[in-house]
Amino acid sequence: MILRRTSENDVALPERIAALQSAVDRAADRLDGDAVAFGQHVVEKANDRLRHGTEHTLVAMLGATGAGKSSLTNALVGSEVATTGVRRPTTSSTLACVWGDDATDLLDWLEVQNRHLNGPSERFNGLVVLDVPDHDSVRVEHRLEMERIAEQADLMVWVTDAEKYADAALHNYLRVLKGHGAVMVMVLNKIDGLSVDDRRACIADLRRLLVADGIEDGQVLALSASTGEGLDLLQDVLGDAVARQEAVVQRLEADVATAASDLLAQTGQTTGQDITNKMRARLAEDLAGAAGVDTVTDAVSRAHRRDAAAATGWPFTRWVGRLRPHPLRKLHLAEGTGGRTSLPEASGAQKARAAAAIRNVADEATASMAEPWPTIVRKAAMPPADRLADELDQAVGDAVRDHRARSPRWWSLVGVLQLLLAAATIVGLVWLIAIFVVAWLQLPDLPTPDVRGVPIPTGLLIIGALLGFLIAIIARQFAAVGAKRAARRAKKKAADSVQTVADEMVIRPIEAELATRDELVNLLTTAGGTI
Ligand SMILES: Nc1nc2c(ncn2[C@@H]2O[C@H](COP(=O)(O)OP(=O)(O)OP(=O)(O)O)[C@@H](O)[C@H]2O)c(=O)[nH]1
Ligand SMILES: [Mg+2]
Repeated sequence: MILRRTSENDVALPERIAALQSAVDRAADRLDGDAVAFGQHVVEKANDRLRHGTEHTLVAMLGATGAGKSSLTNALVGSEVATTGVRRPTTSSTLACVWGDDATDLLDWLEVQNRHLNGPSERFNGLVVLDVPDHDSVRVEHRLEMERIAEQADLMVWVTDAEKYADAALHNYLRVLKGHGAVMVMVLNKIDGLSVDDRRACIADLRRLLVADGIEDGQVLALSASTGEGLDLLQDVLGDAVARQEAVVQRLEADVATAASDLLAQTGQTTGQDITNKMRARLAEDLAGAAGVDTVTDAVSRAHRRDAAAATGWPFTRWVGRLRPHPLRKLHLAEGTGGRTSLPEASGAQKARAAAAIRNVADEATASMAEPWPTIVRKAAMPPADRLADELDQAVGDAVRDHRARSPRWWSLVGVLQLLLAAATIVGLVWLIAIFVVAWLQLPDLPTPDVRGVPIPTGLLIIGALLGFLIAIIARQFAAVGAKRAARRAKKKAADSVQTVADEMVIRPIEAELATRDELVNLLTTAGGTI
């Protein structure tokens, strides 16, 4: 099997088919459905055809009704195996004329039942000539059969004559096959009825039309199936094709290249723009609003002040603070908890801002790209709204739960001091009450020691209460500073988590699409035949 081309720059056919298959897989759901379906079809056909080897060359006689396809087939066979006639159309099912091996498997695959077996021929062994129904009669099934065979043949012989060579029906097919010049032969039949000048004029005109169809290297043979004049030219072409066994590969290469170029037309010329850290940061900033980072930061700050007051506040009043719900527990953000937070849902404006930010990154990354990429990338960048909200909630929640600072050590020291002062206050108070009760009962006075004229119980009560109150006020100032720091830290952690979510759910899908586009270009370039 000749599956490797001679030119060093060309990629072998199996590799090109594999590249096309990979490209088709990536193009599905991204590029035009028809081009994708065609690509898949070409891959399957190519693999099927290669499974049958290159020993046989399938040559299809194609053309308008009455052009002489059956007559030409008979001329090649050397006997009247195909029905020819003046009633149009004549041929209604494909006839295969086989030289050498019976090509059963190949013709079964081709679904051609009418078969004529020629004797062995050194020159034509391996040749299969297919006499095909016309493409321009009223019989639609003829056209469908002709298109089916034209698609699966290795070499296409387009038979026409002086009257029909310019028909639009013919050139509509040729234009589609413009990449197939190497596996196509034009036959201008019935030259027996033409003067030498007319023959020349027809050939020149046909060549011009072929170029207009995009077939620069089209081969035109002028002959007569009736008289046999010029038949040797076609026999040479067919004999050569059979000997070189290259038509199979060339045909499939042309198919793969056509499918690749159809897809390549949609991948565009420009690659996407790399996503910068600035773009990433801006996105995260805009998502932070929807993620409730400010609400969380505020709660951390309030929680810090509340916890500080609980630890260092004046023991006689600190219980009042405990009556209010804890800011973090209220949001389901306390340490050791998990699951969804109770943060309020993002407002309409916040959601809109987040959506606009996502769209902006996608648009910026694809600014220089042609459709469909901006649409594809925008779609990939936009996570399902619920999922994004859930992920952000989880990220922000975990950031606060896991990274809360431990209570500062001074809280417990001040706390102990506050307890001692409270104890002194209570001792002083109880002592004074005892003195009052004893005096009221007119019992002998209790001994009341004093320090520099100030009775000790009075001193304990006043100093304990005043000092405790004063320390509570000072501690509150310190806690306010600490609360700011804790809030800043929480904000940073939450913002980092939001960045991670933004990267995973928005940036990475965008980058994946841009990479897919570049991969597609590479694969299609390989499939197209150049590396
Ligand atoms: N003068 C002349 N007539 C030809 C030549 N080749 C074919 N014919 C005639 O053209 C008519 C049509 O020939 P066919 O071979 O049946 O044409 P076809 O392309 O197979 O037609 P369909 O089967 O209907 O698609 C017949 O009457 C042939 O005798 C030729 O080289 N010269
Ligand atoms: Mg016919």
